[in-house]
Amino acid sequence: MLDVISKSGAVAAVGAAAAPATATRTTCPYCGVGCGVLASVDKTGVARVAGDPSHPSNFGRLCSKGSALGETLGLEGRLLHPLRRSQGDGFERLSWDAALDAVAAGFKRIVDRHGPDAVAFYLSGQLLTEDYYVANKLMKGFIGSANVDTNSRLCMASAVAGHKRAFGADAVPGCYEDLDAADLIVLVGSNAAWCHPVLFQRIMRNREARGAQLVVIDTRRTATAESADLFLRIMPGSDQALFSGLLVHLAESGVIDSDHIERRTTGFEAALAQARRIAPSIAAAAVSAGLPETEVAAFFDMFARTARVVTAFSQGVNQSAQGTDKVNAIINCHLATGRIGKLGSSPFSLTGQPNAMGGREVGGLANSLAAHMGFEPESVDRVRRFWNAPRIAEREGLKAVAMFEAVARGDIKALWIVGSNPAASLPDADAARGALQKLELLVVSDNVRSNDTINSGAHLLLPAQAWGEKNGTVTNSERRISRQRAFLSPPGETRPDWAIFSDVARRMGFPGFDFRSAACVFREHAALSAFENAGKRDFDLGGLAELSDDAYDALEPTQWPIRPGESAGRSRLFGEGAFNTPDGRARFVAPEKPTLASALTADYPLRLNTGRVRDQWHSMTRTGTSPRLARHAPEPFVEINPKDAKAAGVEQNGFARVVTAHGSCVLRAIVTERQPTGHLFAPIHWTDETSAQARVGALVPPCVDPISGQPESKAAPAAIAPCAFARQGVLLARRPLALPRGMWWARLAVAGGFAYRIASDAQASFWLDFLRRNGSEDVVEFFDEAQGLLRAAAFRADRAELFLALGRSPPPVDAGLDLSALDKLSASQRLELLSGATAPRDGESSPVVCACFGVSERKIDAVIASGCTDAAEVGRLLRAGTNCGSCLPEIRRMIAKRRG
Ligand SMILES: Nc1nc2c(c(=O)[nH]1)N[C@H]1C(S)=C(S)[C@@H](COP(=O)(O)OP(=O)(O)OC[C@H]3O[C@@H](n4cnc5c(=O)[nH]c(N)nc54)[C@H](O)[C@@H]3O)O[C@H]1N2
Ligand SMILES: Nc1nc2c(c(=O)[nH]1)N[C@H]1C(S)=C(S)[C@@H](COP(=O)(O)OP(=O)(O)OC[C@H]3O[C@@H](n4cnc5c(=O)[nH]c(N)nc54)[C@H](O)[C@@H]3O)O[C@H]1N2
Ligand code: SF4
Ligand SMILES: [Mo]
Repeated sequence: MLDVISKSGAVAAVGAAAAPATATRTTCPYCGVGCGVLASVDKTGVARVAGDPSHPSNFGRLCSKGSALGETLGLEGRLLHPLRRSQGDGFERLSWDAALDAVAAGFKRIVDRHGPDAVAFYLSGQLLTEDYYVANKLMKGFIGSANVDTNSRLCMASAVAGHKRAFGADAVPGCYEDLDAADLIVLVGSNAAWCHPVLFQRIMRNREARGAQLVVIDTRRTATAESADLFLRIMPGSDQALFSGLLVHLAESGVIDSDHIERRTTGFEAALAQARRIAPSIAAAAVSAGLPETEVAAFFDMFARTARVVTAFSQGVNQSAQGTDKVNAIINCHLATGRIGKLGSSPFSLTGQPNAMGGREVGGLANSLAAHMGFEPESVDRVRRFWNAPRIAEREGLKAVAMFEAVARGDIKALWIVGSNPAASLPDADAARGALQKLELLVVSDNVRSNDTINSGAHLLLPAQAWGEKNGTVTNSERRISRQRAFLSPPGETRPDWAIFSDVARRMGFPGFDFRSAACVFREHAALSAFENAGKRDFDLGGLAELSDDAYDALEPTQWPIRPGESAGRSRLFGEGAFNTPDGRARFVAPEKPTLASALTADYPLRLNTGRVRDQWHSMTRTGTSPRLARHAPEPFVEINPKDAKAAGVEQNGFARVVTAHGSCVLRAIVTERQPTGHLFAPIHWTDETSAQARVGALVPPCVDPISGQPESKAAPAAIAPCAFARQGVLLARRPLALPRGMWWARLAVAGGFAYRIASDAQASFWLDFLRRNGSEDVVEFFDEAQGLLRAAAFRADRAELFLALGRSPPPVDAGLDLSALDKLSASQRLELLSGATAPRDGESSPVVCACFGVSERKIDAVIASGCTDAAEVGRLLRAGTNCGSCLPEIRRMIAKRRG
């Protein structure tokens, strides 16, 4: 374990120091794996972060993002005080009292005039359960509208709907231990090597130690696919054809569990008949899924003969116009074989955010009420009595995409956004941003002072406590509730989100919001889950409803259900049947025939897939502040197959404009065989805050699954064309800059400041003037017209404030990663800087593969070229891959490539 990182963001040291004994046990705020973290701060303000060896989700491991958490704790860019929009786009400070009064009065005024459905909350799976509970209670219980939705709509809604259809409840049957015990793991639409790295390492250990097989089903060759025994490069949106074919195959080869089907399920015959219509044979399944028949046969055979199978799925399944059907097509195969809720065998939805599950539990989605109860009259009545809430909402509210459409129409007039950046992350993001600008009242609670949502016309900004400062619980993918505990004092006037919601509720005159602490909120939430439950609802935290404050503080990671009187939760559900349906039986669901929401056209002949990179998190408000994490993928890019690139005239490392019916982006082109012909891939992380023209959400159509309301974010019809700039390079700055429109740029955090990777047609004179205006009058320059080179710096005494290096070719990946190269320059060093002799570089031009030890691709490739044949040996020679292991799939891929 490593990681000694200063609060200012500079890496102070990297060593094998374990966190000291006084470390706080908390939970990583990124992905749904929910790793335990030991965190502490020493007397000099240095934060230490290490994996918690006693946490059952990670047993001490952290991935690159978790390991770099300490680098993201600086206060630069934090929202520290309540702010109100003043003249133009400016903001002025106001007291908490005034801010809370303004929110309460604003919401009350609009509700009084236009009714409760004229207001809405948009929440986030990055909130703690306690925050979420209070927000949901306020809106659904007391304001009386169910217009509470969350970014989980873009993430988990199809899994939720699939679970409810099959099991009668949104309950994940399996647990992580199943990934250790399975003999076959099927990952569908999941790039777990990058998105759930610690879980992926568990899978890889099972593969190495027990010989488990790994099948990966994805539309492109990912780092996850590189590690698979069998990789099926499926056509987008055809997963239910493949799993329908599998159901038919299982039935025909006699490996179904008739007893299980007979006693514990309904609907098998109808589902099988529909599966036969969709994919009557292996050959038909292969055609529909765009796969070679031999590969499909191999997969079906592996699935049929292996009793212990876990099929884990993520956004390639959920984010589809038929995401719910895809989920049920997968679950059908597990129900037919009785492989559910047993050691090593289950369908398994991998959750995205740290508390995607907690949000589902409290009822954060517009189509659920609270504690896994819906809007059936008896549930509404039960929750009404529990909350003592006569005005409780009695019907579903608007789901995310519909909610923002209602904002655009003016039907919703006040919106409170908490812990999400929808101006970047919603589909048709330009339209979403436009809608926000129409609101009478837009309140944003966030940790940062500026993001695309805040900059879309927010009226009030409320400073929320961030990770490390706040207290509460999160639930991970395996239903395990863990504590997030504070180890930093809250900066400025930041407050917990649950307390902000409670204060607004009280100011609106509502009873039942006198929570003293997160523990009080948790107890009420647990009590509601157990209220008139008597074993009828799986979501039951009755055993935790009476926790004392001390017991809450000491709460060990615990899986639900944990019923009244129980002291431990349950690892698995449904192994013995007892589903949450009225007859206790699971339901097979017949999926529709596969289609995609929007067809390709002559104008938009390619499919644009969007997703994640290993070292960035969503809209980069946190990971984007870490210099270490910036180096793996420093620029927004689009991946394209060589054939398509040639046809479109797009060059390797050139720029490309990607256009859809909804928007346009300019991205660095990466020409690679990993991408199939006809398909593009672009990461979602860059926003208008960190780049120009790279907000990929603007490209995605707002088409949703009709059942779950989840958008199809992975198959936008698109066109691509090359795009050129006269010069490109790097601009180093000590603080964020406002770059002129029309220019291409992407901002990275580097030690001591920011590196802007830029491309533009601007003349040298423009740049010299820019340096004078933004740096100082003391500008020195070097200009070589023939080579297209321009180097210039603006000095204050012996220190360069700004440094610019432009040329005709792309800048080195690691250009300017440390601004200390610009400090204390003698006259001769100034000249060297301009001549390029001491360009601020990190030694070599190659992306960093191992983020923990800063080992570049070139170094790793060199040792492989000199005969190194396995990842462990690379680790022994270079340390690469020996800490968090997130880069091991890439190292293995490089070895495989060299070996041919
Ligand atoms: N590094 C990092 N990790 C993260 C996050 C992050 O931002 N960065 N975010 C977290 C969150 S909130 C989430 S939801 C998860 C998401 O985790 P994942 O779902 O693993 O990540 P994605 O990259 O969105 O998409 C997964 C894969 O689906 C594939 N795919 C696209 N269309 C199809 C299809 O039709 N069928 C199939 N079978 N596959 C398809 C894509 O090519 C992609 O490789 O990651 C979590 N972890
Ligand atoms: N095209 C495309 N779009 C997608 C996806 C995709 O794959 N493709 N994936 C979708 C998915 S799965 C997801 S989960 C979303 C994620 O997208 P978003 O929901 O926009 O997620 P973030 O960018 O992480 O935004 C979180 C915001 O909350 C703030 N924040 C963090 N912690 C707290 C807190 O404790 N309190 C408060 N008040 N604020 C906090 C952060 O500073 C940040 O501004 O994107 C979705 N959009
Ligand atoms: S896998 Fe990485 S990002 Fe996910 S919870 Fe663990 S350390 Fe955090
Ligand atoms: Mo997500």
